Amino acid sequence: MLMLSLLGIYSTHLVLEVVNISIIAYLSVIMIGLVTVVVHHIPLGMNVWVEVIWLMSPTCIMVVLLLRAIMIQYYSDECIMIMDGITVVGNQWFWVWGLDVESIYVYLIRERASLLGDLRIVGTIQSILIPVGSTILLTCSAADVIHSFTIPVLGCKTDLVPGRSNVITLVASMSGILYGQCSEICGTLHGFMPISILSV
Ligand SMILES: [Cu+2]
Repeated sequence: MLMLSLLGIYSTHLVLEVVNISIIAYLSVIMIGLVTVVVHHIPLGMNVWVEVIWLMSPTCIMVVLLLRAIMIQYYSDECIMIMDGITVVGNQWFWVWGLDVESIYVYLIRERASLLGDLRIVGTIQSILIPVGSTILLTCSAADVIHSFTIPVLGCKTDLVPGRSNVITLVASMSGILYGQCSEICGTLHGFMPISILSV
């Protein structure tokens, strides 16, 4: 259902952008025609080609930039190769991962429960398991205050805002235990709500 909604949104954007480009092209042709007509009625001192180049150069630059922006938008959009969807809800001070049929509550492993060699304040009592190379669609929100879901090694960061859903893609580009933390000061125990993902 979410994928259908996203496809609907992006299809609408695509149509609007095609309309925009068509309008720019149409106006460019009209302007070239007008300049040509005006220039032909001026007897001396004007060069039609200079006028055309002067007019067309910025137009071409704008069209190229517009096409580049559209390509970047569509090559990086969330509809490509999504393997799975997971919801993440931030709470003071734990995470709730929503999988297909169940939720898991992810808390910090307290220092007194850590084992020798464990990393301090980044271990969690549960982790989710994702395949290496997979692309996960994360729908993020918060239950109380603003949190921020961050996994630096994957370049993944988004704010979790109560009442809103922020959607990002998480690409598991490497294997191992990938650590992150809440990156928005969210209360007394802000520094104690780590994230860990097991990528295999
Ligand atoms: Cu937080």
